[in-house]
Amino acid sequence: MDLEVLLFDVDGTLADTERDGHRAAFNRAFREAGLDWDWTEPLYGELLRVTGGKERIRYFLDKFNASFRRPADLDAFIAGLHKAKTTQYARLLEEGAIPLRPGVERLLREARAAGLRLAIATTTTPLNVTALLDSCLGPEARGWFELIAAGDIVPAKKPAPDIYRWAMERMGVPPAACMAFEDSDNGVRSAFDAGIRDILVTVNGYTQGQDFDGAALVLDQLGEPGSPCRTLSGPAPAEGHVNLASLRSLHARVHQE
Ligand code: XBP
Ligand code: MG
Repeated sequence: MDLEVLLFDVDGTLADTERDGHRAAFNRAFREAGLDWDWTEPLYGELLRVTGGKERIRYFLDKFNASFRRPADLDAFIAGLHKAKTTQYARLLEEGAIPLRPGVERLLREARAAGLRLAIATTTTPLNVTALLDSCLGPEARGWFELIAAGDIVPAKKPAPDIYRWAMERMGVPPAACMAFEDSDNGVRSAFDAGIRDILVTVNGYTQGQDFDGAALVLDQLGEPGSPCRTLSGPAPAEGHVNLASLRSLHARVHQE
């Protein structure tokens, strides 16, 4: 079956948003709420085990701040904090904080020009996706994606396969026609358990030591002409960077095995 759809994770994959984006936005929201919580870089690395911002705050309280006196309505408290964090995140991106990772814009444009269908499958809040696309590519880029599957649209976030299943169902495509782009073990697990075998990982500082069992190709980045990617496992892209030809060849290879 030909490659028809490219499904992109957002945080860590399209852009390195976690350390200087989400983490900073959480900390701003905590300060604004009068909390003395400080999510340092290493602590945030541990908190990233749990996907979803609301879920991550709860995990922090359970595992790292058990002495915090919880308000009677903890759900509402967390939801309020998370809403403030989303506002802060959009503000950070408006300030121009975070660029797309190398090769991302080039590959999106190439895939669009070739008529591939593009979609997003992420656990992040929908507003964060549009804020990133708007700030990096301009508002017209929202229309590049046939579907933005994000956030609480499915109750079980990655590593559960639900978000990928939901996206493929909505688009009416089988897993064998899809390729997923991820940066984390939770993301690979989610795509794999949804039946996708063609999974390309670009690692980042927080995820580079993880186990990407199930991925077809693991790279340090997509690369650019003249600025090659490094292959960590799987078949190295022929031209030194990921382009449509290398995606098609990877897809053929994965599905003949
Ligand atoms: C990454 C996440 C998100 C973000 C924070 O998702 O786990 O929770 O860290 O965003 P992905 P929210 O890599 O699938 O895009 O606070 O909006 O959840
Ligand atoms: Mg990710």
